[in-house]
Formats: sequence, structure tokens, C-alpha cells
Amino acid sequence: MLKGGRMRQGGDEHTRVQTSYARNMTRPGSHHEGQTQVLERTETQQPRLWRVLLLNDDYTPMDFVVFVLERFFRKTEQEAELIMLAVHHKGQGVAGVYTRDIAETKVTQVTQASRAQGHPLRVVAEPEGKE
Ligand code: TYC
Repeated sequence: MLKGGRMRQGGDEHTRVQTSYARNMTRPGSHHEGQTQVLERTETQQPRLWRVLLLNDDYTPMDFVVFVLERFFRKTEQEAELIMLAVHHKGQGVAGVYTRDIAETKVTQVTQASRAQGHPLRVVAEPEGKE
């Protein structure tokens, strides 16, 4: 449990919480009298999000990085150019933010596409939060 009573999805944790309430408030004489009601409460939790980062290098063509941002991260050409240039100047930048499985798939797909074209582009995923 996190601060403030918030809970978050972790690893294989289940998200279903069963709460039993003993409430013998049933009408006397009804056939429910004396029975214990079990009320089920399902709590939903926000999954941790992962940033997919592009890392700068000296060899991957700018056009290929723009293509990657458009094709795998659904950026417009204008957005892709801005992100690419930010990575080029600052060393790294966020291509997108996803749940863990999707972030890992992006890393795999972009790395494969880059190697297939002979580029050394590096892409990694890191969790948000927990600074
Ligand atoms: N620095 C590369 C160049 O000058 C361009 C580039 C940008 C490469 C972003 C990787 O993640 C990257 N061709």
C-alpha cells in the first residue's frame, strides 16, 4: 500500500479484495435470517508507467530517428522532428510512455528495425515515479 491509502499494481499481485461484513440486519423470520452476507469489492489500481527513451549516437541518420518516432510512437512529423532534435542536443529524450509490456515491445521492435537498417540507435525503457 502506498502513502494515502493508494494501491498500485505490482508484479503478480492480485487486485481483488474480498471484504466480509457480518450483518445480521435481515428481517426476523425471513429465510436470510442469521446468514452472513459476503459483499465483494473490486479495487482497481493504476499500473506503473514506463518511459521509452531514445539515446543519441553519432551515426544513426536523423531521418531514421524521425521515421521511428512516427512509425512506432505515433508522432506527427513535426513532433518527431522536435523530439529527434532534443535527443540530438541533450543526449536522450522520451519517445513515449506506456505500461511495461508495451514499453518493452517498443524497445524490441525499434532495436530490431534499427539493426535491420544497420543503425546503432539505442532505445531503453525506465519506470516513472520512485525517483
Ligand atoms: N546524432 C545523430 C546524427 O547527428 C542523430 C540522432 C538523433 C541519433 C537522435 C540518435 O536518438 C538519436 N545523425
